[in-house]
Amino acid sequence: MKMALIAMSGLRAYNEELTRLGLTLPGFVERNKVIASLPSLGLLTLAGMTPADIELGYFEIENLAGFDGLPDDYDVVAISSFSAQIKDAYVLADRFRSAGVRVILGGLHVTARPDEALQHADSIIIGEGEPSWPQLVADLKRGQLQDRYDSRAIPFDLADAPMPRYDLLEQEAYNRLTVQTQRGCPFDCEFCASSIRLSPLFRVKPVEKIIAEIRSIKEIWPKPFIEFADDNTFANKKHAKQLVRALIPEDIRWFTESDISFAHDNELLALMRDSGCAQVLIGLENTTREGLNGVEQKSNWKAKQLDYYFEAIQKIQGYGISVNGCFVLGLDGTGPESFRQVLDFVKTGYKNRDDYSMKRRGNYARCLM
Ligand code: B12
Repeated sequence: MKMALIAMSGLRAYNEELTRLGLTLPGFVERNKVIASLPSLGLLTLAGMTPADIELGYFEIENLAGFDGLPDDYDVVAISSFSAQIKDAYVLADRFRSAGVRVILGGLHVTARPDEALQHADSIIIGEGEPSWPQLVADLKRGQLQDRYDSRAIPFDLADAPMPRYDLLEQEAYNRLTVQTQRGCPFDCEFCASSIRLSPLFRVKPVEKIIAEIRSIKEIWPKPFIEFADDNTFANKKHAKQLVRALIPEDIRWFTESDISFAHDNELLALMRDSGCAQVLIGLENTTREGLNGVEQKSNWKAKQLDYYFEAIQKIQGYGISVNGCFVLGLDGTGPESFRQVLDFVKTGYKNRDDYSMKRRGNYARCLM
């Protein structure tokens, strides 16, 4: 049996009405050049637990308009998509199905809207893929594919995570590769799709396993740039320090996502610097108390950090790590003025860059809205 794994890839922030109004997102276009080529770790992970008698092919589709079919005949396709490209994913799924190819859909959007997804698929997995994939594949092989598999009540320990099949990737196509070190986030921010919908339980992956995954990447890309595909890498500081310590001898450069709490931890900051951390994407979320209030639903911790933001960013940059600030526009308590407020915040940070010890290295705060 031949199975095509298809990732709806690329960076996508498209909305017809906003585009008509002139929203061009130049920052995204620029960032696109760096990260749009990231492969789908979800599909590579499922490939890692697919039996060897199924022949696998891995494909990425950025723009449906330029897609004129797979290079080969496949019996089944498994498509992964976030919400941004789900409409294209459905069009593609419908095309495959009308050509007699079975379609499996999964991922965050499918988990949030399973009934919608089932209109375009022979089978879906709701929730994390790993708990249900072996059963789905077994059913597929004996011709008894069920329409839905629900992983949500099946606990999955990241110690059992399969080795992602990085070897399926075309070597030249990637300037970064992803590795996951944890799932979920203890903070429960109200807007966060993945930590609430997909992985409500906070778990970390054993450090030895993460290092093994990095080494498997290094067999193909000897000097890789690694992006940790996490919800909040430093949420568990003990695990974070073990991990970052273990990264030092690996001689890699890396990027990750976090809340701002690691700025309070000098030991962690020094370990990050020594292990090749290039940049951290930080969920700053908003620049006003009204916007931040209630975003972090457990202890309102994020709202209490606001006065410390500039100092924290400056401190992180002082360790040679650049900050990629992320903001949510349209939070409760904010209005159209929040666009200007975020812009002013970013510009003020940029103006203050002369104070940054980072200046010597020519690496300034780069905030992405
Ligand atoms: C890496 C990443 C990217 C990469 C994606 C690379 C790629 N090709 O996958 C890049 C930088 C390109 C990117 C872009 C965007 N991203 Co992003 N990204 C992430 C991040 C940090 C990690 C994703 C990841 O690799 N997870 C690890 C893997 C193992 O998990 P997974 O993909 O969910 O797969 C598991 C299950 O979902 C399931 N599964 C997945 N696919 C399939 C398919 C089948 C058939 C089956 C059965 C199961 C299955 O099984 C897997 C194993 O359990 C997440 C945050 C997060 N923690 O998920 C945000 C996240 C996915 N991104 C998000 C957003 C908003 C975007 C953008 C829209 C940003 C923008 N405005 O352009 C774009 C959209 C891109 C697109 N093409 O649609 C949101 C998505 C929200 C949503 N409702 O979809 C997230 C969840 C962040 C957040 N907290 O809100 N992103």
